[in-house]
Amino acid sequence: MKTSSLAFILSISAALGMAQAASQDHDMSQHQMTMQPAAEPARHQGIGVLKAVNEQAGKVQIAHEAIADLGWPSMNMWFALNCPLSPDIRVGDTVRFELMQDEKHHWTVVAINRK
Ligand SMILES: [Cu+2]
Repeated sequence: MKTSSLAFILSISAALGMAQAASQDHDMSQHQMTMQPAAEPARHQGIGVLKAVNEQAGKVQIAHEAIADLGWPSMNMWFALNCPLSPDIRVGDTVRFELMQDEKHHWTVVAINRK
């Protein structure tokens, strides 16, 4: 009983959301002409210290500073690397990097340079 009423509420709110999106669509038509295609995921800039490189797995570990536009606090994390890693970047270097979500919504580094 509980789950079915919850499902009902969810389907109602989904329908309302779609109706709202449809009504906004008309007002937004002017803006959409100048917007980038929705297919291109947003890029986010980060700064951190390169902690480790796993060449076999194609991953880097970065102790990154807070990334405000993602609402992320500073933390140490592994990212898939989807760009070349210059040989003059070493573990311990402070780096600037760019993040993007891949098709599986995993955060991947798409640019990395020594700061
Ligand atoms: Cu993180």
